[in-house]
Amino acid sequence: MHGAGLCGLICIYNRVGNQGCPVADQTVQALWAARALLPDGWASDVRINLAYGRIAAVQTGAAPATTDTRAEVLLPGLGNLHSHAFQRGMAGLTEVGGRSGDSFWSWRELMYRFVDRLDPDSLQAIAEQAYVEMLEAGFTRVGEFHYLHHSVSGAPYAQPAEMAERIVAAAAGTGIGLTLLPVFYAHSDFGGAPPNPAQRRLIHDIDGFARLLSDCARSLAALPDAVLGLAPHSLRAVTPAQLAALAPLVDGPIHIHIAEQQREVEACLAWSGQRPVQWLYANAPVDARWCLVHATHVEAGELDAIISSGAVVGLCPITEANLGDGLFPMQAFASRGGRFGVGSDSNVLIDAAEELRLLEYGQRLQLRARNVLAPADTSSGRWLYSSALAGAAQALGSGQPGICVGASADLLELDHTHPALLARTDDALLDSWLFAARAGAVRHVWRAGQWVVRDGRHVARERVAARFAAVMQTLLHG
Ligand code: NGQ
Ligand code: ZN
Repeated sequence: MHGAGLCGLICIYNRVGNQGCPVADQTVQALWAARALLPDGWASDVRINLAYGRIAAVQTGAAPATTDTRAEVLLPGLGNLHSHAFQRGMAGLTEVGGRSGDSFWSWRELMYRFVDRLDPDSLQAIAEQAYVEMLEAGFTRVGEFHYLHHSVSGAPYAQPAEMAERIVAAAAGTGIGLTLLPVFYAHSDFGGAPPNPAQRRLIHDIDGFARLLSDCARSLAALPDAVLGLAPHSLRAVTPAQLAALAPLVDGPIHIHIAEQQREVEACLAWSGQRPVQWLYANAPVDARWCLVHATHVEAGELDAIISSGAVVGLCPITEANLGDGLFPMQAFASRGGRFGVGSDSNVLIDAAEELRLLEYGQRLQLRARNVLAPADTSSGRWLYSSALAGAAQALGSGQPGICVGASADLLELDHTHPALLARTDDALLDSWLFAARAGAVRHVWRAGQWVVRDGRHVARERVAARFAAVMQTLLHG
């Protein structure tokens, strides 16, 4: 049934030297759920037919067929719009402050030191581990903001897209949906400052980057519903001319880190007299293709520009807290219809529910009030989940989200027998997942119709974890 798609998965997986594809024989044809969250709301006795990884039909009030896979409570899987998969390998290793203080920038130096140790095999092993954890958490697609391109010397690999291909292989090997965002990086700061030596593995000129993009497109052809976008790393890393040259290179999403740290705002003001988001809107055709990652430090006029452009803000609450970024003015943005999704970014902790919880809690702490984002009389959990679902789908170019005909069959079942979810239904159950449950509330996950997480465990968890363990041992102690 899954014909070309499955073949593609197997081929890309084997091409990089692995044994067999663990997600290749898990396809389900039809699912039946006692309750499911559809675009219009909760529904009962929902029968979902799948074909070629997509939802082919949705019936409510339907009896299950004997061959249907059954679920109690079904949700659409959430997109994770911003990840640097390799950083999962350094999670927890930067939590000791320096004598002269610790900051985003000193964290970045440690991160660059970790980058120096990675090769294609270790990148793939770490990415697979990160993607297994994402799927187990309920993230069914990832926007991989991929910037580690070259060998340790800074010279391109014999295959210039080697590292990107390992990301593709990690997605194929775990089954997660992939929106690949190859990153263009050329400078260390505003005004075209030369890159610093620690950034040598990241650097391209526009021609070299265009070649990388076409290699990536070829490699992604093996994944049936992969999406190719691109990402200028940040306004620090590109000149205005480079930024203008990048946008026409792909049709897909365009992501950029922006205004995450006060220092970037000050540097942008010193360089241009404008703040980063203000400068971007004055100089680039920002529209609904764009995802502004972080956008932490924005003023009212910049929020207006983002909202009217239809761009998505990519919020990464766990990483933004970990790195001491600051708080995006989410309530002002949300109350005026701003679009957003969440990302796991540094992957210091991979947890879809926790991202949404922390997004809400940051605002509660700041505003000293409760249930501050959802409109009155609306469940916070329902609002957070539905909004982030729509925002991520837009930012990842993955088409119509949700449980509806034509959408990708990316689904998850919550475990209604989990202690935090007991005796709850519908929005109360969703609220209880996001606000009251620890791990273990996601029972099953289907991704493009393949059953990738069963009883909380990814079907390839052991194999992936064993390889990850060996790689981490070598990286940290080898
Ligand atoms: C990154 N991470 O590219 O991994 C960045 C740090 C930078 C976050 N912004 C590097 N969270 O922004 O220069
Ligand atoms: Zn990032």
